[in-house]
Amino acid sequence: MDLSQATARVEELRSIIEEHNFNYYVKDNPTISDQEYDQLIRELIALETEFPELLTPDSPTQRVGGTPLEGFVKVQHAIPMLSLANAFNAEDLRDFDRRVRQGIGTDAPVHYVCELKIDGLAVSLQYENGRFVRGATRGDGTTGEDITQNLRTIRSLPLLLKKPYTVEVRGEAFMPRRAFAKLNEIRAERGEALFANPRNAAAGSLRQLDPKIADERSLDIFLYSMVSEEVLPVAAHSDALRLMEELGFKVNPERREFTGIEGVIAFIEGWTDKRNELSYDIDGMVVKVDSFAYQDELGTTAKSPRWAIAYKFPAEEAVTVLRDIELTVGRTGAVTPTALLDAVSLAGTTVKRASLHNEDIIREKGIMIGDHVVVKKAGDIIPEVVAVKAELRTGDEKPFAMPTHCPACGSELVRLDEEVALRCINPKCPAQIKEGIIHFVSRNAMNIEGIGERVVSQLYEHQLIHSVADLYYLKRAELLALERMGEKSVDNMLAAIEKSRENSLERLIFGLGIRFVGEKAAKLLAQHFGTMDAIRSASEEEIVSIHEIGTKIAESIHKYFEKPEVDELLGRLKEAGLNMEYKGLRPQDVDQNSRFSGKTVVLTGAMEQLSRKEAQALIEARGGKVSGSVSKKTDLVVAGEDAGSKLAKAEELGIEVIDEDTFISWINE
Ligand code: 3BD
Repeated sequence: MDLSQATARVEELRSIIEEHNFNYYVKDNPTISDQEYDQLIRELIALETEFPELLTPDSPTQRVGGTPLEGFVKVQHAIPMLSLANAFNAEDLRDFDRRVRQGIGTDAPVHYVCELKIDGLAVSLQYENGRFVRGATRGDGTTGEDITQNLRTIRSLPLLLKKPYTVEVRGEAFMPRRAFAKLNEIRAERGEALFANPRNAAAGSLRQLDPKIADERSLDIFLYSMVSEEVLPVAAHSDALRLMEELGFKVNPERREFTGIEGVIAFIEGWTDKRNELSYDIDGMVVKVDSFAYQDELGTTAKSPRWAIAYKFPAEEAVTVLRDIELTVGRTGAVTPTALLDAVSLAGTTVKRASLHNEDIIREKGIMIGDHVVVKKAGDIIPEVVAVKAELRTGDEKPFAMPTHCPACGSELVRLDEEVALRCINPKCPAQIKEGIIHFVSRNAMNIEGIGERVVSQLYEHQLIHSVADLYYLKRAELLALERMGEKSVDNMLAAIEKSRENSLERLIFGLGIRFVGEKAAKLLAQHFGTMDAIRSASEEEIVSIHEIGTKIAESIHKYFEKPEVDELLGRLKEAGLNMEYKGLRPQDVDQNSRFSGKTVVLTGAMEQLSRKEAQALIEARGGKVSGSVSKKTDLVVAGEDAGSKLAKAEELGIEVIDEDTFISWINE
């Protein structure tokens, strides 16, 4: 056989094998025997061995390919992966429907698609000319991690589409219940830690650097949305799902279309009891407006589309024994009780601790040590004790009393005016300081990766850190001397600390943990004042003048910056080289009188003088908004070299189109 014959046969074999894969793993309807299938694979391997130039990563022989990675590479999502707003009952769904109809200005019933909400890990898959080229986790919606090697091991994920589309599809990777049970059985035999639920097992498997491990985990995937630079032949979500099926993707078959919300509600109620019959976990249902035209009209809020909502099933409950009550001191000194329970299985996880919130709740519910209690899990948050089973009391239960002194530092606890929580008001309390540092490094604050609760505790207990400023003066050698710290994790930690010095001001403000200053207030302060020094020297009146900041927050901020120890802390942070300026766009810096003010602009094609990011920043600084897709709402399209389908669509809709030179001249006006 010569190369050209081999090329033809290899292509033929790959498409036959892909078709059988589709029938077996996607349709669950095999059309050939295992032996015949193995024969095809063997023939393909033989040809790829004889003609190594024909071996490509999308070959079905390469599902478990490649050497273990060093680490995962970050991937920017060209179109962000949004979140979903939540509904918890029929009334929330009716409210959603009212908002939708108001948004599109109709009294008529709206057409919806209702899908199962798979409880897995959101991922995105990129195909170029029908070939699977890259797959990533959702991450924070903007940036995920490249997990292509692991995703390729999922047999129901097509490596070659039935048509050569260039598309990005999104879906949920998951571990079927049976595979999860088997995995934990094996781990128990080997004395390894068990996974709490299929979701964690799936996430853990996709985070493996060695694809051989992911391959052993029998993962599966359902896809639910498709985005493309090209104009796709679909006008509605239901069309897109059908097209995805035609291309070879596994789309969940349990979806239904409805006209009006009442049918949706009845369908969801039906699934509430039936969900345990499925071979995989779901945590709710997703309702989507079907028409893309309506979706465009409704648009999105900062985080989630207005045209979709996730209905969350009511939390499951279980009964267990409360053995003891543990007290923890938080970052603000509040002492909170936590119930220590006999392990009980609840909604797929083993529960051993539950929140009791505060002393009043313990008293109101009459909780005693040794009581049988009802625990409930709501969403992702830790379970809570909802009630006592007084009828199961034996008389051996012991009443619980809150302590009068801080369990961490021994100073007397106080109740600040009208608050329910007991507080430790010792500013030197070690528990508070440690919790404050944990807050500082956390994801929404300084986002120092590799330093979490465990590492902070370790550093604090070894007295390597006494305040957040000490993080920036840690030495490599002293870290290496700690238990469980390898060279690699130490270097990663130091790099993450280093990187955090460049954070925009609002992260630092939030990270300082000033009472009542949440993420939102931190951002408002950073935007308004621009620099840390400006905030420090601001009067209370100036702070209150910011829209959405009240007197309570302003007073707390002003008081915080008056403390001498804060002066010292900020001095050390500054000396360590931390950025103390706001890096984003400040509302007062936006030019509201430019040609771009209030306009929605789409950028397409390649520009020579500017990156897309720079162009976007320039438009936003002039009061404009940049959108990813052309619709009736688009005011202007900037077309660079080789602009494709977006340009065509703009012309079709009669939207103004300008070239790069014109764009730059408008920017410079
Ligand atoms: C599912 C967003 C939209 C395309 C935004 C409407 C939030 C996880 O089965 N549709 C589904 C499922 C998830 C979805 C959308 N349809 N978004 C959907 C989804 N059938 N699970 N999700 N996601 C995916 C998320 N993930 C992690 C952290 C925060 N949000």
